[in-house]
Amino acid sequence: MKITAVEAVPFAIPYTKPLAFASGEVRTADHVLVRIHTDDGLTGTAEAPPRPYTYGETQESIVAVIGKVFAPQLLGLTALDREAVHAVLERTVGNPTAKAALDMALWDILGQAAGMPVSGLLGGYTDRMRVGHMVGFAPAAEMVAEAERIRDTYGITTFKVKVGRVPYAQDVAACRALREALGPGVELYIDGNRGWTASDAARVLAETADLGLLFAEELCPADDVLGRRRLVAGSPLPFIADESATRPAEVTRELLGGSATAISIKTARTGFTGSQRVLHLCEGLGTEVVMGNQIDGQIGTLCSVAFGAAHRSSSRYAGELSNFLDMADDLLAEPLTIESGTLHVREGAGLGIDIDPGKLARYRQDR
Ligand code: MUC
Ligand code: MG
Repeated sequence: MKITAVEAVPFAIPYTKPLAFASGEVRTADHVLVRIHTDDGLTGTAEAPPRPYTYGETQESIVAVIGKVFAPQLLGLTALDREAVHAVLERTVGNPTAKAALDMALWDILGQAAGMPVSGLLGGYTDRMRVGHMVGFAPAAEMVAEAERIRDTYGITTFKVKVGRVPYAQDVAACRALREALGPGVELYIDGNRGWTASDAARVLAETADLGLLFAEELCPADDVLGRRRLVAGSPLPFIADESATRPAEVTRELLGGSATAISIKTARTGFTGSQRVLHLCEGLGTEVVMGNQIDGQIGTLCSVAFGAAHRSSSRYAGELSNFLDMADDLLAEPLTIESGTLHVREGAGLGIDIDPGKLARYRQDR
């Protein structure tokens, strides 16, 4: 299982419906396909989604850091040397999705070598997750129409509503319209991507108190340290840290400092190894987790569900596993399907990522 080559292939697939949120917008999935090859003929696969507004990475930076920095350092190590691989990767700061994709590709190799599914190797708690769908910025009536379409087509009954617009009244109105249209049986929570001040966020929590929201996520920046603590202390809802707590040390800091009371785990930024560290830390601290979405394509979504389903605490709530529905196409030979609001882990050895060569040839950006 010695690593002989590492590929970072940029590809671009348009969205049929762009997703807009307080910190940015996606119109094209300009991701990077990461493949690690070994001397015994195995190939591990994952994808890295650049999110410059969250981590500073771009498609070009991911290709460059993998090709120029990480690949030369990994050649000769084996897929079993995961701690050594991480020690090497951590010599370079930042670049979370590039590192995460490498980690998940190595787990894919391990699963293939063992003839076992990665989800089973990680924990094997269940083989599926309930799916939550993210509703991006739009006029309230369009947000309602989208949620109804997703509910009616895929059986999804959990929605994360993107908020954080200024003035905030439009988001309060959208949440109210969603609750009225979807009824009390549907789970709704809000994610502000740091768009509001702590005091506006507190006003929103007061004005939506009757809507039965499940969580509030990143309503204001964690860097507004005291305001955020005051907001979280007074919040009637679990307050999820997403982009403010991406590494175990940040998770510890935000939770112990009172700036969050729940954590979003995204395999796209912490891979499987780092996500397990975050998960176990949260379990030790008695903190709930939600499987978040880095606006993943189908490859990233397969990774997320493999991890989420593997553990009891990461499969408790609906995972954010449906952003790929807004993409015009994908690279998988066999597309993912969401039925009755549920996504299954792919069976078979490894992660079950089978890339369609024709699609890769069509969408890759480097030829
Ligand atoms: C989310 O949960 O915030 C939007 C920006 C990002 O980094 O992730 C997405 C979804
Ligand atoms: Mg978020």
